[in-house]
Order: sequence, then C-alpha cells, then structure tokens
Amino acid sequence: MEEITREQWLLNRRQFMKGAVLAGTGAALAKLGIFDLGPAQAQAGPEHFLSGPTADYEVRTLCEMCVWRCGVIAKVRGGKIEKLDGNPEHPHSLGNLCARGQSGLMMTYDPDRVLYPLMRVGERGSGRFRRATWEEALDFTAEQMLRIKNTYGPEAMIFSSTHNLSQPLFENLLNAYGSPNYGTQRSLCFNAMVTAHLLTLGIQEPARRYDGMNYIILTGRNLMEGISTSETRQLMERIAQGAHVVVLDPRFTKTAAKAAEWLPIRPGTDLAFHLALIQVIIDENLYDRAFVERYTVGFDELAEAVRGYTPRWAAPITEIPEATIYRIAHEFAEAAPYAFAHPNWRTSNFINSFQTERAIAVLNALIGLCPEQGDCIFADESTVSLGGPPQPPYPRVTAMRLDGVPWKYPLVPLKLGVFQEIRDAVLTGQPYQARGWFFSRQNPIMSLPDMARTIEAFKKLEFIVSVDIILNDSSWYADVILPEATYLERYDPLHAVGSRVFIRQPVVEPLGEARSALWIYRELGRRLGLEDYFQYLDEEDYIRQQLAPFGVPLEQIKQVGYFDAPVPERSGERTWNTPSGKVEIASETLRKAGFPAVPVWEEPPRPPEGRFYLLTGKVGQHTQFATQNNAYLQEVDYHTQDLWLHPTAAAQRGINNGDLVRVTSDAGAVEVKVWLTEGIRPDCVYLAPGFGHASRGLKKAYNRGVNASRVHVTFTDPVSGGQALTQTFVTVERA
Ligand SMILES: Nc1nc2c(c(=O)[nH]1)N[C@H]1C(S)=C(S)[C@@H](COP(=O)(O)OP(=O)(O)OC[C@H]3O[C@@H](n4cnc5c(=O)[nH]c(N)nc54)[C@H](O)[C@@H]3O)O[C@H]1N2
Ligand SMILES: Nc1nc2c(c(=O)[nH]1)N[C@H]1C(S)=C(S)[C@@H](COP(=O)(O)OP(=O)(O)OC[C@H]3O[C@@H](n4cnc5c(=O)[nH]c(N)nc54)[C@H](O)[C@@H]3O)O[C@H]1N2
Ligand code: SF4
Ligand SMILES: [Mo]
Repeated sequence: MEEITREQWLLNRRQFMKGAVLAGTGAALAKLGIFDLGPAQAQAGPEHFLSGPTADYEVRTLCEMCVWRCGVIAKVRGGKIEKLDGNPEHPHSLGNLCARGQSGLMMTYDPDRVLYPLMRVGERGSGRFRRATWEEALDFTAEQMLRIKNTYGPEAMIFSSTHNLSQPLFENLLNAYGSPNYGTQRSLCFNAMVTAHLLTLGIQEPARRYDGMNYIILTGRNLMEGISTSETRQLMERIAQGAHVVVLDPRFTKTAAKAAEWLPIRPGTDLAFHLALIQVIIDENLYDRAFVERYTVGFDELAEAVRGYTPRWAAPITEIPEATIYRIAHEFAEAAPYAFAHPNWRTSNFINSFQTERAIAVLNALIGLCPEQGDCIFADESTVSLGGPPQPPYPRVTAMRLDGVPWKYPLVPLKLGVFQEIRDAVLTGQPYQARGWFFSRQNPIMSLPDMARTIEAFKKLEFIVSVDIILNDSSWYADVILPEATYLERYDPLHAVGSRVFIRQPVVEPLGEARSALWIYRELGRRLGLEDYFQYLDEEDYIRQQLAPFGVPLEQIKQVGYFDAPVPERSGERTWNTPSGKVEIASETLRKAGFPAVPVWEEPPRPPEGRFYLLTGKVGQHTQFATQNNAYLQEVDYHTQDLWLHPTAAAQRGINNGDLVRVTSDAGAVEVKVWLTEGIRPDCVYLAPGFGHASRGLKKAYNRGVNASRVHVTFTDPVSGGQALTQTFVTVERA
C-alpha cells in the first residue's frame, strides 16, 4: 500500500470535500447516488472521488457492530470495502471508530456468512440445512405462521429481536400479525435503569452530560470496555482534566484502571453504598434545598427511611471502609452540581438492581440535577420523531402476554417486557402453549440465562425462523434462516441522534442473495396478507417517505450522510413527566403496587460457603455474542476466554495459572482455563460473554472458550423484570 502522511491524506480529503460540494449543484447531485458512481465518476473526473490514497469512492453510512451506531465513512476500491473510518460529523464517532467498528468489514467478508436462505433438513439442532430460494423459504415461513395463527391464535407465535434500525418494521409485522408476545434484550440489559428513571424522573433513557463534571461515580459502568464512543471519550476527557472518578466494581476493569479510586465492592450491595451516601447528605444538610423544594416530592419520607443507613452500617455490607463512604458522600455533595452518579447501562445484576437504580436517581436529584437553569444532566436524547409509510390500525390483542406484563410484573413498562419469562412459558405451557418463534438479530440461546432451558424450549416449538447474517447459535436450532444483507450492503430506516438524522445506505452490493430487512419483512408481510402494513415499493421508497415531511431529497442525504432537522424550542421551566409532575423521591406508583415508595435496603442472596459470585461484563474488542467469528477481532483476544480467579482463592484449591477448571452452578457446568489475577475480589470469578459458541457454522469461533449462559441461573427482579446476571453462585475445582 502506498504510504502517505496524515497531512497529505487530509489535503486529499479536503479536495474531495470541495469536489463533492462543487458536484453537489444541479443535476450532478443526483448522479452522486452510489449506484450511479460508474457514470458519475466518468463525468466528474477522478479527482472528485479520490478521498484517500486508495479509495475509488466513499460512502457515508452507519456502523452496526454494536447498537451505538457511529457514523462511518466507508472507502471502497475495486468493488471491495477497503477501510472504515469514523465520520467526524457524527456526534457519536466524531471521526473515530472503536476496534469493532474498524473491523466491521470482516463481517461482510466473513466466509461463514449465510448468503442464501436455508431450510432445515436434519433433526432440529443437528445443524443440517439445505439452500432454498427466497420464494420457497418465505412461502414456507408464511405458511407455518398462518397455520399457527389459524390453529392456536396469533399469540402462539413469539417474536423477539434486539435493538436495530429495522426494528419498527419487525414490530409492525408482529403487531399486524396480532401477537402480544415480543421479547427483546432489554430485560437482560437495562430494565432496572429504565424503570427506575421512569418512575423517578419520568425519563426513559437519561442522556449523560459530562461538560464541567468534576466528580463521577460509576457503579459497574465500565465505559472503557462497554463502549459508547462519545461517552467513553467524554469520560476520558474529564479524567484528563482532573475529574475525580470513583469506580465500584468487584473487578479491576480498564475503567477502574483510569479512575481516581477503585472500590471492589461486594456484588449486589451497591444499594447499601448509595443509601449511605444519601444518609450522610441528608443528615449533614449537604443537599440542594432549593432544587428539592421546588422540583421533588417525598423528601421527608426518604429522610426518615434512611436514618439508619449510616456509613458504619454500610461498611460491613459493602466491604468498603466507613471512612471512605463518608468521604465520598462529602466530596460528591461538595462537587455538586458538577457531580453525578452514573445511571449505568447494563443493570441486570441482582434482584435488588431496581432499588439500586432508584437510589442512584434519588441521589442525583438530592444534589440538584440541573447545573444551569433548564439544562439538566439527564435529558431524553432524541428530539426528532421519524415517521414512515401510512398503515392501518393494528388488530386488537386480547391474549395475556407470556412475559407476565402486567399481570405478574405490574410496573414493568410494556415496551421493556421480561424476555426470560417468555422462554419459561414455552417450557411450562402456562398460561398457554406457544408454538412458534420468530427471532431477528438476536441470539437468545447465548444471551438468555440457562442455555439448557432455552434449547429445551426451542425443541418444544413447532416452527422457528431467524433473520441473521451468520449461522448464530440460535439459528442453529431454527427451521428457516433468512439471510440479511450486512449493514454495509443495505438500507435501513433513518436514524436520529438528537436533531441530526442519519442514513444507513449500501456501500457495496450484497453478497450472494442476502437482502435487507426492509425487503424481507415486506415480502413476508405480503404473504401473510398484511401488505397494507408495508406500503413501500422498495428500500429507497421507504426512506423517501420518511424524508418527505422534512423536504429533504434522498439524493442529498445519500451524499451528505445526514440532515439537521429543526430543533424544537425548549420550554422555560423544567417539568418532569411523572404522575406528580415532579421528581418522585417517594413514588405513589410504587407504593400502590406494594413496593417500597422510597429506596430501602434489600439484602440480595449471598453465595453459600465455598461458592463464588459469577461476574460477567463486556470486553472492548467484542460485541456480546456476535463478533467472535470476526477474523480481525480474534487477533486481539488476550485472556478474554479464560476464567478470572484471584490467586488466594486459587491457592486454597490447588489451582495454578492456566489450569483447566470445572465451574458448576445450579444450572449447569463448564470447563474452562483459568487466568490468575489480583484484579478481582477473592470471592468472585469472571467470564466474558461471547465465547463457547454452540454453532458449528461459526468455524473460527466454535469451541473457543465457554459460554456463561450454560451456568447462569434465571432470577428476575420483581419490580423491573431485569434478569439477575450476577446472582449465579458457582464452585470452581480442578477439572
Ligand atoms: N465493547 C463493547 N461495548 C459495548 C457492548 C459490547 O458488547 N462490547 N455492549 C453494549 C451494551 S448492549 C451494553 S448493555 C453496555 C454494557 O456496559 P456496562 O453497563 O458497563 O456493563 P457490563 O460490561 O456488562 O458490566 C459492567 C461491570 O459490572 C460489574 N458487576 C457485576 N456485578 C456487579 C455488582 O453487583 N456491582 C457492581 N458495582 N458491579 C458489578 C462487572 O464486573 C462488569 O465489569 O455496553 C455496550 N457497549
Ligand atoms: N452471559 C451474559 N449474558 C448476557 C450479557 C452479558 O454480558 N453476559 N449481556 C446482556 C446484554 S447487556 C444484552 S444487550 C444481551 C444481548 O443479547 P443478544 O441481542 O441476543 O446478543 P447479540 O450477540 O447482540 O445478538 C445479535 C445477533 O445479531 C446478529 N447480527 C449482527 N448484525 C446483524 C445484522 O445486521 N442483521 C441481522 N439480522 N443480524 C445481525 C449477530 O450475528 C448476532 O447473532 O445479552 C445479555 N446477556
Ligand atoms: S461503538 Fe464501535 S462498534 Fe459500536 S457503533 Fe461505534 S464504532 Fe461501531
Ligand atoms: Mo445491553
């Protein structure tokens, strides 16, 4: 490859931008649509397209290596994607991509991709499939879905999917079909955080503001590895500028390594830590009286309830010294309003995680959430609502939801649901028997706790269909696999970040016969007699209909990659979207449902003598269970597949570094290599998610490491419906 300096590259880029702007007038603009590149390039001359030293052309699109969706500039040479860079105009990437984003092209060029529809020929789970035509695979899928609907009712069909841009179309399919049974990753991920913030602040997903913040408490939020590019960068910048960061984590994570202090808290006791901070702040009058009086309800009840939660009380529970808790309470309150306790992301840890999240939300409220009038630390991020083609109303659904919302979980927001309950309802047949499962962009066999139970549930079903790009572990058990084009080969519905609206568009043509989800769902909808819910001719037509209210031509957004929608005017006084219109320190909604109205201590289960807490948590170079087959990312796996164990605990059991050990819980057992490290509490072990793939269709990832879901036990937080992923206790012995 030709060597050039960064300056030369930037110069080339600037010239390209100039070229693009020049070409962006009149008829030439339309020619710049990427499918027109051949002729356009011939007309405009190569200098307009030479963006870097090597690219024939570049396309502005969105990453999909994780749900954060950074802006990408994809560079193509000789018809092949050569390089992915961050788009500086995207507020998430700001010109950078993480390791996974950089490696995204290997997902498109993964030799293990599914490029044609597949239909099962062997026994379920044997992994024996044959190639089918789209016609055949879609006809068969529609026939099975109609058979289930007509025989057992639409509720007998489960739909599930993890956050993605074509999700509105998937939800359209399930709502039009008429099933109430929809499973998402949310209850394995952020139910506790979202439910607590909805009940306290009336905000679903609080955006995090870092500007000016001098004191930040991270309760297991591992931002350096559980990456959100923009937020990770903001934290790094604050640390460089001297902000004091406190990390509570039983494990010495990469975030702990960058923080001012690492507190290896006993798992499940973060609630006690935060209650003690609240106690000190109230007892010593360190809270923001003006904010509390003006914007909150229930302060007196809280003050009464936390009276006994002193640092002295919390110290033996959390195993954090009393003086440390006391000092942090003072420092935190003194740094206010330029301080916050991070609301976290994956909060599926213990059955008391909802209460922990409530305590965090209340703690933030006590020190005043809004440094500047109306400009609060937490605000809903998206300000633009994007529509789509017209559609008729959905049929009325009368059947109960299998996930227990709201009849078993009255406070779980309908949108979040309790995924693990759906799996269990398949096994018990209660309150009725599900017969089919349609999952898209999801790997429930790996991501749900207790893999054996999930496989058992799958085996009980009459029909399973999956939409994925690789033969993931769950698809391995499917009857039909519908191959989606990768994010670099397809359009998806538009995506708004704040008021900026981005497009995902194809960089290259799909390999094989892979097709976009927009196409797949519409084709299936037609066969199910639901064509009125899919009123678009093709992908571009769908996006044109989304763009119409903004008056933005498709050609323009394809060229620029985004457009800025008008920003709605901010109303003067801050209001809170809760029943009282205020921040609910005491919540009548909780009280009425039979839960404590203010956060109080709830003791989580402790491991019996001789057992460890099993921790999980992201690694920077992988996304969940999805990227282990990526050839580039595999090169940067160091000890990621091994079990973390403290040397003291190892010595007591005669275990040496690199030994093979057997890890056993009430749900199952795995054998895995040990990595000895002092970066974990002696009563904990840790396994990274994503290894131990069961699908032999993932040739590079198969049989590497182990999957924690083989040992994870299913426990559900009764308020938020979150799965308690840290509440699995294991023995570890030499294998
Ligand atoms: N590289 C990368 N980035 C990602 C993802 C990815 O897969 N890969 N996934 C994205 C998604 S979907 C999510 S949800 C976020 C998740 O990102 P985070 O919310 O940061 O969550 P995790 O990494 O799952 O877990 C964080 C930490 O919780 C600790 N922990 C476990 N139990 C307890 C406890 O009881 N108390 C405390 N204080 N800590 C505990 C674990 O040791 C772990 O280090 O990351 C996102 N970003
Ligand atoms: N042990 C353990 N379990 C966990 C967690 C943990 O940390 N440890 N984390 C929990 C959390 S936070 C979450 S969010 C969930 C995630 O749980 P899941 O959503 O089930 O897991 P993913 O690995 O993200 O599954 C995504 C699937 O989408 C596929 N995919 C990728 N790109 C595309 C695409 O463009 N189109 C289509 N159709 N498919 C695509 C991938 O191949 C992959 O099979 O797991 C939860 N479970
Ligand atoms: S954080 Fe990384 S993987 Fe996720 S969207 Fe951004 S670049 Fe892609
Ligand atoms: Mo997640």
